[in-house]
Order: sequence, then C-alpha cells, then structure tokens
Amino acid sequence: MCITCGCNGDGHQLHSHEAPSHQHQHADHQHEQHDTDRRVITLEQDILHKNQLLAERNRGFFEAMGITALNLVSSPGSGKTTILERTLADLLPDIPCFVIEGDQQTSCDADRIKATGAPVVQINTGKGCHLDAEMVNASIKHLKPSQDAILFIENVGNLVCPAMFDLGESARVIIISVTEGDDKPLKYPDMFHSADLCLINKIDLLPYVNFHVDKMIEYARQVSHIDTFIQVSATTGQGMEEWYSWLKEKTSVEVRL
Ligand SMILES: Nc1nc2c(ncn2[C@@H]2O[C@H](COP(=O)(O)OP(=O)(O)OP(=O)(O)O)[C@@H](O)[C@H]2O)c(=O)[nH]1
Ligand SMILES: [Mg+2]
Repeated sequence: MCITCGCNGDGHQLHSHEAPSHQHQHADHQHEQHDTDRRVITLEQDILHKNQLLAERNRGFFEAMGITALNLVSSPGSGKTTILERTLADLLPDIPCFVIEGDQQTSCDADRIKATGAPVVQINTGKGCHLDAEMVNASIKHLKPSQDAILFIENVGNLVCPAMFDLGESARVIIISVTEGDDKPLKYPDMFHSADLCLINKIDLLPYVNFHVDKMIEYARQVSHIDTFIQVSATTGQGMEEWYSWLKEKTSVEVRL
C-alpha cells in the first residue's frame, strides 16, 4: 500500500459469485465500508488539492523561466532512464537539460544520468509510489534549472498512481515498451488519458514478442487524446530523431509563450 495516496485497492471489483446466506452480513459490512470510503475520499481530495496548488506554483516558475518540464511515466523497466541517457548524450550541450529522478530506493538512475554530464537530483519516495508536486518543488530549489532548459522528470515506474499527481509539467510523456503487451492502454486508461505523447520503446525487440503496434495505438486512442506516437529503440537509436524533433518543437513553443 502507498502511504501517500492510500492506494490500497479499496473499491476494487471482484467478478465472483457470493453465497446468498451471507447477504445480511454483507449489507452491514457494506454500510461500514461506505463510511470508510467517505473518509478515504475526503483525505484523497485534500491531498490532491494541496498537490494541485503546488503544481500550479511549479508551472508558474517553469513558464516564467521558459523551462519545458516533461513528466516521464511508465511501468518499471520500460526504458525511461535508457531513453534519457541517449537523449542527453545527443542533445547536450546544445540544449541545457536538467533531470529529476524518482525511485522508491537507490540512486542508481541518478548515477547513470550523472555520467552523461547533466545536473540531476534523485528523489527516493520510500513507500510512496509516485512523485508529487512538493517533491518537485524541493528538487528544483537544489537543481536550479536555467532559463529555456528542458527539465526531464523521471517518475517512479508505475502505471497507476502517477496519473493523479500533476507536477506542474508542460507535458506528460508515457513510455510503453513492446515487452509489456499491447493491451496496456485498456488496462491502465487513466495513465494514458493524462498523457500528451507516447513513446513506444524497445522496437528492436518487435521480431521476438507478440506485440502489435497498430493495435496498441488503436487502444490508446480509445482512452486518451494522444495524437503522437513515436516508435523508438533507446538501445539502437532507431526513431530517436523523431523524438528530438518533438522536443525541439515543444521547447520553441514554450519559449515563444
Ligand atoms: N532491447 C532493448 N532494451 C532496452 C531498451 N531500452 C531499455 N532497455 C533495457 O531495459 C531495461 C530497463 O531499462 P531502464 O532504462 O532502466 O528502465 P526504466 O524505465 O528507467 O526502469 P525503472 O526506473 O526501474 O522504472 C535495461 O536492461 C535496458 O538496457 C531498448 O530500446 N531495447
Ligand atoms: Mg529508471
């Protein structure tokens, strides 16, 4: 269970049959459960409201500085850090880039980013399963990103909770790798619904896995407003130029604003 957002699975549905003799007991339980649910919902609203206020402060700072802040979300291991490593190697020093790394434990990812030469801050969320606006706010005070920079925020690998937490980002980039299965958009619609761009990573592995790119895109279109899907391989570099073009376009729009 995540102690920050309380995502302990309450409210889930089980598609199984119940014995009729337990109906009365079940009604009492439902009543108690209803009270608990109300408390959980109130707490969740408070947390999200506080998060939203801080997210807007972050957004104001990014806009004033002409910073393009990108929130990278995905399930664990889809290749966020590998994409960043290659991106930073190719874009630095032409474009100033800064990185915030989010993981429950370790500084492994920050160490990998540091090796590229980009300034980086690692956040360890402990039991938490997502970054929030307060963590980002504290990190930017350390990181001090410069004007017109790109700030990459690698969220904790998780396709559920990060969807709820606005960090004040300019855009949200969802990464799905071809080893995860093409049905992910239908199973985790909130995460896809909140994203602006989808990177389909590890396409070098397409010949070896049962993943249909067209089907995945069709599912994502059913649950989101994403109109740009870029197929990449962070390992071979295939498709990365298209990603860089998107980044450059995004950066120039932010600067123009
Ligand atoms: N074949 C292949 N492997 C990749 C590619 N991108 C990443 N990987 C591998 O996938 C594994 C996970 O990559 P990471 O970049 O650490 O993934 P991540 O999303 O940052 O993982 P977390 O931070 O733990 O959520 C590593 O072994 C990478 O080498 C790719 O394009 N092709
Ligand atoms: Mg990583």
